[in-house]
Amino acid sequence: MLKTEGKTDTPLRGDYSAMRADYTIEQGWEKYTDEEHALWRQLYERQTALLPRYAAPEYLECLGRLNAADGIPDFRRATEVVHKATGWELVAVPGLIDENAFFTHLSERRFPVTNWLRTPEEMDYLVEPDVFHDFFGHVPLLIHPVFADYMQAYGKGGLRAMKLGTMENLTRLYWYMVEFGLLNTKDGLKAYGAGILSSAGETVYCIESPEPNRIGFDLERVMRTKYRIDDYQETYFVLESYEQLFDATSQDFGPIYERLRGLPDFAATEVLPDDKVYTRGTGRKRAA
Ligand code: HBI
Ligand code: FE
Repeated sequence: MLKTEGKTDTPLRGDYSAMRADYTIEQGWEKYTDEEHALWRQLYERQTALLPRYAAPEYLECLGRLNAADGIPDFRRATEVVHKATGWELVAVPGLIDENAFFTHLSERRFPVTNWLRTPEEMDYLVEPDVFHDFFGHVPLLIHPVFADYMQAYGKGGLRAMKLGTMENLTRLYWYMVEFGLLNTKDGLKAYGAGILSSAGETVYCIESPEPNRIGFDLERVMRTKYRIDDYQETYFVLESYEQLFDATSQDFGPIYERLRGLPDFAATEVLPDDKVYTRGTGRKRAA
């Protein structure tokens, strides 16, 4: 998501030495320590205390079906639940993997889940996705039929965008809608994005804070909007339903990329005249 193996100056921390050609490894579930399972429970309990108030109901329902409260889940057992629901499988990876491999897995309904857990010092923040982010954040919605189809379509779209040499617009769509998306519900705005729901701070911030903008989803608007990776988001985009995202993305992106090529990007803080504004933010108070 943030960095990809081989493309960065900071080394990735997973063990890439035992990787197969498709970038998968054994999860090694038996090797997790009691301390790691205890840290998982702590992360899990902290998030589930916040979620009834802040998370989208579909996400919560799917999370419950995974029975993952007691410790780091065994991906083989979780796969049984997910596969029965939507045909997706979980595969273990050492962390961020090559983009082509990542999209190939998604396009074949396999979700790569990082196998290592953060340290206790990283309860609140870490740079690379770990098993808590990947599993707790991403796996529940793979049980949701519409979202599950969207993720596969995203994988196919990613492979295509790589060939066309136009990754950036699609990456923003993933960032804003898969990692940081909000949903409008009868009980107000709720979070469903994985980057939000795996972070205690952002779970509260994205709903409660007066600082960020909350703007209705529009495909090309999202694709043109820059984002920040080093702090809470300055703008969140809001879906009316998962179908809205799936429908908007079932068209051919080729002509869209062509059109966007000639148009300027928007700053992460910008609000446009045509935006459907849920809340206009006051802006970030603290320095980055
Ligand atoms: N690898 N394991 C993993 N998880 C990701 O989210 C991921 C990745 N490799 C590439 C990547 N994401 C991004 O480049 C795309 O989301 C655009
Ligand atoms: Fe993620």
